[in-house]
Order: sequence, then structure tokens, then C-alpha cells
Amino acid sequence: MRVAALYDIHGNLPALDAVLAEVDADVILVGGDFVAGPWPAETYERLTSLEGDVRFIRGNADREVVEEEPGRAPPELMDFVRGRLSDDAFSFLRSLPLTETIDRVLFCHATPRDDEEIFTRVSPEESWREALDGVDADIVVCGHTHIQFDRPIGDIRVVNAGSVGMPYEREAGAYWALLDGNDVELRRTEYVPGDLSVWPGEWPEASPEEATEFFEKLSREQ
Ligand SMILES: [Mn+2]
Repeated sequence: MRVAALYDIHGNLPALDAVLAEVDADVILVGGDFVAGPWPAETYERLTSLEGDVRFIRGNADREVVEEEPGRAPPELMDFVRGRLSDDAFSFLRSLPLTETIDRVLFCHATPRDDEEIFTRVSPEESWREALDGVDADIVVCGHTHIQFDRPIGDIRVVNAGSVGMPYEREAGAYWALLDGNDVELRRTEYVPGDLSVWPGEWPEASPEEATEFFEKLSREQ
């Protein structure tokens, strides 16, 4: 069974459309954080009207959009996203599960136990092992930090699918992963960016090294 893992789309419709044009899979797994970005409603509509087997899990930003209490994201950005989503989209976001398992692959947004824990390709093995304690899977696919990696932790292969809409990678493009049994392909799709000036905040950009350093610091503070 081929599964296309599309993580952290962040409302970036042109990036999503370019990836969808390339995807040839039995299942599309949307790995969370898909609406929070410049084109929330259009991204929601596109993903929920796709034909075939499309499954969703919850990201921290999807949760923050529908939560009453202020979260980590700047309120003006969350209000921009909320103002563009329908009641249907709100109910849909509230219904999302934390994880999804297909065969021996567990998909989660950040870790199997939490949608916003920070783990990177250089996080200590011991902390990773603790976060994966009790997980019965051959592969765990995560996202959240927007940088692809493929790293063994004990008997589990941990794959970060990268980010379709807001990657912190060296080359521009939309980053995602294609899985087929134990084969994992980390993919990059080129696209023509949309006009990001519609977004009411700064659109973050960083190299993988800068972003990894930032996330490791954040993780130590948590
Ligand atoms: Mn996230």
C-alpha cells in the first residue's frame, strides 16, 4: 500500500496543488497543520473534496484554531485563519485524531503522545526513546518541525515527512514523503509560489541548520 504523507501544508494552496499533481498513492495521509496559513478555506476544500482514501490527523495549529484559549501562535494570525473557515471546517478540525496507523506505520504530527513536542534529527536518542515508549510500529512518521529526516531510534525508524507549505530546507519547494511498505522516499516538488502578502504576518524562512538549532533550544526550554 502506497501512502503519500503530506504534512504541515499550512494553508499553502499552490504548494499543495503541485504535490497533488504528482501524488500516485493508495492513501493520502494529511499529517496535521494544514489550514493555518494564507489560504485556509481553499486548502480545506481541496483536501476534503479529494476522491479516494484521504485520512487526517491533528496538528497543534489545527487544534489552536478551534481552541478558545490563546495558544502559542500569534492571535492575529489565528484570527485570520478562523475568519476564513466555515462551521463545517471547525467541526472537522475538532474531530481529528492524534494518530493514524496503516499496516506497521504510525503517523503522528509531532510524537505519538503529543501534537507539539519538539524533536529533531539531532535530539538526544534517550528523549526520543521516551517519547516512543510503548509504540508498536516499524516506522513512525512525524512532521511539526518542517525538516525532513530519516533516523533509527531503537527498533523504530522515525521519518519526518517535511513540510509541504512551510519547509525549512535548503532548496525551495514542497516537501513530503511517499511510503510503500518499508520503502520511504523523501520527496521535493517544485512549484510557483502564490502571493504570500495575503498572510497578515511574516512568512517564516530558515535553513535546516538554523531551524534545527532554534527547535533544539525551544525543546530544552519546554
Ligand atoms: Mn505543528
